[in-house]
Amino acid sequence: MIKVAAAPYPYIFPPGKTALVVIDMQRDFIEPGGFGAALGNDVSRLSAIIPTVAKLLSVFRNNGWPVIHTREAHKPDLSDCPPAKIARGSASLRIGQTGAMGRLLVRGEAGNQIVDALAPYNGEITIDKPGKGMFWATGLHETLQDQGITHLVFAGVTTEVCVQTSMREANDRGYECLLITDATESYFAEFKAVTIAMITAQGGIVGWATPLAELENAVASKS
Ligand code: TIU
Repeated sequence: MIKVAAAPYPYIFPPGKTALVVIDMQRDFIEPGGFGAALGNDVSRLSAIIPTVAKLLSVFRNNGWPVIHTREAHKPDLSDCPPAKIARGSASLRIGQTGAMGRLLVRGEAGNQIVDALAPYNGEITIDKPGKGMFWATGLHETLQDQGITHLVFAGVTTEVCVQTSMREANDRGYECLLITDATESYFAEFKAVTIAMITAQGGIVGWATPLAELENAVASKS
């Protein structure tokens, strides 16, 4: 077992039963001209975490631990996208419409790809999820159960939307969850801060949180 200094108290994880989940590090959210920008967000905040997420990926890859990538992605015919999701808000472009990087949030389009610096390696699981959470309509729980995964380490964007939703879904399914605080970002600094606070409040009601350096320290000093 590896013990990581974390809030609200140390996070202890079994190597081999612990997977890294990198949520939605896609051009659609991180680069200008994608879905995030169409919603009216300043997307420039998000790219700053790419080097930290890359270092976090290295920790897992160097140890041979499992890595899962997610994309928020719909089928080209949008049959997996509720009309309410398309209609919501006053976006300049809506899901399925064509922007600077292709059709927004549609599988296979340029904007729907994970940024090059964090591209999945062969053998790593990549799931296309139609919702904000990674368990809804993906079959991921069954895959994780088959692999004996009990603990999940989270990174990605955005902290309060797809990361938090996925972490809450995971918590309800019995996974012990750790959020790496400098490997996640929001379009809203205050939402990131309060999300970390609400996850770790009440004795870790959703899970734990810690910066990457604490995970690196713990892994470096193992056995
Ligand atoms: N809008 C926003 O903050 N996020 C999303 O729509 N999806 C994800 O967080 N991936």
